[in-house]
Amino acid sequence: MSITAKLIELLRANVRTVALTGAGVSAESGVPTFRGNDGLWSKFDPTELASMNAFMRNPKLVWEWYLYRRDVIGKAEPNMGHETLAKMEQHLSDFTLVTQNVDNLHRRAGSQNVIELHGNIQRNKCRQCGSPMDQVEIDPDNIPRCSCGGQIRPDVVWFGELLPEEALVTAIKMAEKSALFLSIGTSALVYPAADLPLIAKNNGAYLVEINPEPTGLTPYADEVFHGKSGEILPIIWQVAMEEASSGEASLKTNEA
Ligand code: BJW
Ligand code: ZN
Repeated sequence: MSITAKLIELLRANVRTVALTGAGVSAESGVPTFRGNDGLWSKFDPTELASMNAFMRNPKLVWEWYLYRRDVIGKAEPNMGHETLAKMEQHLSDFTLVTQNVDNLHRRAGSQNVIELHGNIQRNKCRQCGSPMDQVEIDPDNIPRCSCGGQIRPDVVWFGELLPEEALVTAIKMAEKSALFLSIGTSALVYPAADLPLIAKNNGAYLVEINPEPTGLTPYADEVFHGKSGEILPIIWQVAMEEASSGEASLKTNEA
């Protein structure tokens, strides 16, 4: 693995940085991704289950899927990728973490400011009036209802639904202003999140992708690391920090 001098220079210069994360960041914590061969949900089509149509058609099946995932996520621990992003927040004065993940692992790793674009799987809300319903026990055979009569659903963003406005507006603004944008562990297939790296790039940011597989974003990236985020992120950060303290590289860096 080699890291360009340009990337290290940007991190050392403490430039405005945005990291966008996707399901791949939690893969090393044992949380399956949505798409891909080893994705546990590959048995299901997320577009089939993560939608209001699916919930209307079969709320029991959709709730069983979410309760199962809550269980998996509840047992998972943050990995080195989450932890490195939390360290970046601590050390960089203008760092924004935007996640598509609903698993809360960034917060559990110590990240304080997390922009959640697709909600949070631990929360519930009313399907009809949107009231938060976090304390309600869910029985998929007898889905509880809000006082307005609406069924309780997970507080996540399904296909065809609007993203939380403030989260999206802030994410776009930060992407526009960023000088360094890291796209990590996302297939970059789902919009509007997938627009963020290109918004950043079109506004002059240096675009870095970390993903074991190529994505539609890869041709636009200035630097690509084909590997796992739990392995790549700590190395990048260690090199940047070592150089910051000693002024010398400990790993070989290439000129950009
Ligand atoms: C590793 C790794 C390791 C593995 N290390 N990496 C413009 C064009 C076309 C369509 C649209 C458009 N604008 C809107 C749409 C429609 C739609 C959409 O994007 N569809 C596409 C599928 C084409 N978008 C929406 O509906 C959104 N709403 C919206 O736009 O509202 C306005 C509107 C409404 C109606 C019409 C038009 C506009 C809402 C999107 C909500 C997405 N919701 C989900 C479910 C959340 C709840 C839940 O968790 O159940 O969000 S779907 C699912 O996909 C989830 C994810 O956050 C999201 C992204 O997936 P992600 O994170 O990228 O995961 P994967 O599995 O795809 O990829 C993992 C990657 O990790 C892979 O690349 C691996 O290689 C890699 N990896 N191990 C690093 N160790
Ligand atoms: Zn209600």
